[in-house]
Amino acid sequence: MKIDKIGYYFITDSVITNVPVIEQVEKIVESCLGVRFIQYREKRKSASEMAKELKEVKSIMPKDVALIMNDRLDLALTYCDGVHLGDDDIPVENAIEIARNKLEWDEFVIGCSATNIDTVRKLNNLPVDYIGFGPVYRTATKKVTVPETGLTGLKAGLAIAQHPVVAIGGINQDNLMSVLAAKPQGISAISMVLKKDSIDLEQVKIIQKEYGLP
Ligand code: TZP
Ligand code: MG
Repeated sequence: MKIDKIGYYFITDSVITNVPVIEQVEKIVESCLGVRFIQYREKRKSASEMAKELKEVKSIMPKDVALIMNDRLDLALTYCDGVHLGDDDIPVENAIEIARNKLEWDEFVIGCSATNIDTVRKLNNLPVDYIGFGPVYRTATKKVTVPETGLTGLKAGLAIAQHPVVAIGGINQDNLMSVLAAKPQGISAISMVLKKDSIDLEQVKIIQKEYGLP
């Protein structure tokens, strides 16, 4: 799948908010902000809980919004439009082999995490669709054992990446403008948007405007 711009890339998280996943997705879809990617990332749920919820989520997704499953290629192939993989998941080469070569599903989106430049270099040689790069700044949303890339690291990643890059990790309203100025193809920020009892789309509006979306 050829992706040019991504803009705000939404990731579900029902640990940091009490808003149910289906309502998170509804709010994003109904906001008419032109969000093109929604990643289902529910680390604490069982496969059967996730399968049930994914069916429900998929049923309210507009055709032009891609539903991306985090970690799990099996659920992704069954219910979603793509998968997002990191170091602890099925190796990306295997995902490519299954989705692209075996199933011949060329439009299936494969996104990968990179926490450093070496991984970006490796991914440059593989037919993935985008790279999630970070954590750019310190984050409390995910346990990370690697140093933050900082803005300098993000710029270095962007300079060599041959796939679209989604900047992620600790992006908030104070540093958003500097991240936008580095011109990643997309930005993901979880805690900036998902509050304890609500969803705050103010910064998403700013991001989408910057990308000329919708
Ligand atoms: N991958 C790298 S950092 C991160 C993920 C999923 C968490 C981002 O959350 P936040 O709240 O935007 O820092
Ligand atoms: Mg993962």
